[in-house]
Amino acid sequence: MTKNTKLLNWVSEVAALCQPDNIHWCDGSQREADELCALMVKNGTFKPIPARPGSFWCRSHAGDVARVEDRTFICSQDKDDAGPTNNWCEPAEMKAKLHGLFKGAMKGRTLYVIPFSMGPIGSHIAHIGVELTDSPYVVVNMRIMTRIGAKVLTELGAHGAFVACLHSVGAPLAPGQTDVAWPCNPDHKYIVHFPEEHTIWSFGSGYGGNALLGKKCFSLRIASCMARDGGWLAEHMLILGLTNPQGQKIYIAAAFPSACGKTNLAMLTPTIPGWKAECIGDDIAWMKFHSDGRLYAINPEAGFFGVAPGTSLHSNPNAIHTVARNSIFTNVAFDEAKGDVWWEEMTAQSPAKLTSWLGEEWAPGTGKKAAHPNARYTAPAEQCPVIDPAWQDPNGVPISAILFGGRRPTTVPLVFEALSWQHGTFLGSQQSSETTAAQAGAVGVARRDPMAMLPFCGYHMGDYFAHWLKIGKTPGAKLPKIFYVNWFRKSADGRWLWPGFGENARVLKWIFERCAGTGKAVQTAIGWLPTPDALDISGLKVSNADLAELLSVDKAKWLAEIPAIREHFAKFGAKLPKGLVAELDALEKRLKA
Ligand code: GTP
Ligand code: SPV
Ligand code: MN
Repeated sequence: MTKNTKLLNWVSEVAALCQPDNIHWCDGSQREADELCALMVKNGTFKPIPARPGSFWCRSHAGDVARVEDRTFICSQDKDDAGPTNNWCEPAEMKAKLHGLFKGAMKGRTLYVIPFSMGPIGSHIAHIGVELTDSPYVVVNMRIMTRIGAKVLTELGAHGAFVACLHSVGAPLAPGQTDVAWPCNPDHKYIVHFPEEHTIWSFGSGYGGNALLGKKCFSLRIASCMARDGGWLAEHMLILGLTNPQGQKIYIAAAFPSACGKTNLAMLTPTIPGWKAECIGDDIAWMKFHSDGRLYAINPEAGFFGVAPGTSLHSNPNAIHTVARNSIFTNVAFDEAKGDVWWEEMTAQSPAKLTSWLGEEWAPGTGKKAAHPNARYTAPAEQCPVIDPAWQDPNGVPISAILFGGRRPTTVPLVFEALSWQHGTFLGSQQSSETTAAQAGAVGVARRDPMAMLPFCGYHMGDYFAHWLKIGKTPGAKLPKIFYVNWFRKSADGRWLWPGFGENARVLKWIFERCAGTGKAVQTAIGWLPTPDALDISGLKVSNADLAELLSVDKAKWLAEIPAIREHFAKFGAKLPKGLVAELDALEKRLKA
């Protein structure tokens, strides 16, 4: 097992507090996963999907379907370190509360110990965590999303450090009480981070980022603090490789908010001949400088927890092939006749009869969704047909371009390039997008989501902006170029102006050419835009009028944004870096010129 006394002591403490019936140390084997899946089939949590080998359908509790941002806390010692964008509570007070909730919380259940590595085991960019959970669903998902088991304990050794991740669904069982298919606690949910201690306590939810603690809790909230302290970056970014017809290759990272197109871009099938895109990761990037001065990125994850609705052979064929086997589908619908899962837009025609994500009989035309809008698949990255050969390279891949973006129906053009690293940091810091079903709450509400990290930055966002600016001043740094993209512009009558998906390759091609020094651009008040002939539009079915609108800068609309950006910046008080104010002032001046 392990001789790591810190780990052994912690498991004993948690067991004494939570009082599980059993403790199971996960070895990560296929046999173990098969046994847990069989157990969940017996419990009614899982239903095998005949059309997909090794795959299961799962429905959550109707009230446990997405991340709960209002129940997420950063419990730093000092309130000011959590900043204005995070919920905060005094650590001792929160621990007292959590001890009350966790006491006896695992009665009637098994405590699973999941040693996991974020990043290829042994990579100098990787970090180890251990999740203690009473949810077998979490174990089998973590086995896909991260590297788990005995090999991680070996790497950890007797004295290695790890991020301690404690999770309970918060639903103890009385003796003889039968379990429900999706245990959770409808009344008490807490997703809590103690950044100074590298510790996470999650209670009451079994879903996604609330429960798979390697993902947002560790790889973004805790890791962003580690990155601040260590001079690197932990970001909500996809990573893709792009190869031109001559065989030259660059890597691109992109930060879009939740459910705003990272998975789709990470796996895109270019529509322009001769260009190839390959996927390193679809959600998180950890980036460190190497001795050559470049930022190298790894994907700390080993799987995809992707949005199912909207995914089709047309929009993302690579995702469809990835989920053909060994995958878990949560909150999609089930087609008994076909023995397969289904979700909105998976096929042009919906089946005549389905079991919905709520377990109800469903037929088209009822106005109800068959799948929950935040229904997700969990699938191994290695099954992606366009997984990059370097996706497990422990050194990471050198990043040439960083993209910011989001859902902006107006104002923001299809693509533009920042004037400098500081200007690019400014663009990220004021990024805004419409909310999606990835978080509990209203959908379609515009909000500022800096660097797509609003729900994920584990410290004061003003300090986070300063960290970005500091990265840009690293001696000898050969920095990536920064771009801003917007696939989501709409016409006055609500049509998408841009076809998106595979056609986004045309924008990536211009970005590639800008990195190579060949792409043509015109300087505008907001940054560099492609010249009218610089964007490859051969074979593209977009009208000239739409294209002109996509590539225009409406100075009046941008000027109207300035007060909103000032208001957003005011939240960060004295911690707002001067460099960002300077960029905002300069933008205003250029717009008024
Ligand atoms: P998280 O996993 O929540 O972090 O999200 P993600 O950024 O990976 O989101 P994903 O790629 O799954 O995007 C989900 C939604 O964006 C779906 O509704 C897609 O249909 C839509 N989408 C993705 N790319 C495009 C695009 O290029 N154009 C348009 N119009 N929609 C897109
Ligand atoms: C997101 O919401 O950005 C996700 C899904 O990637 S979850 O893992 O649930 O956070
Ligand atoms: Mn995400």
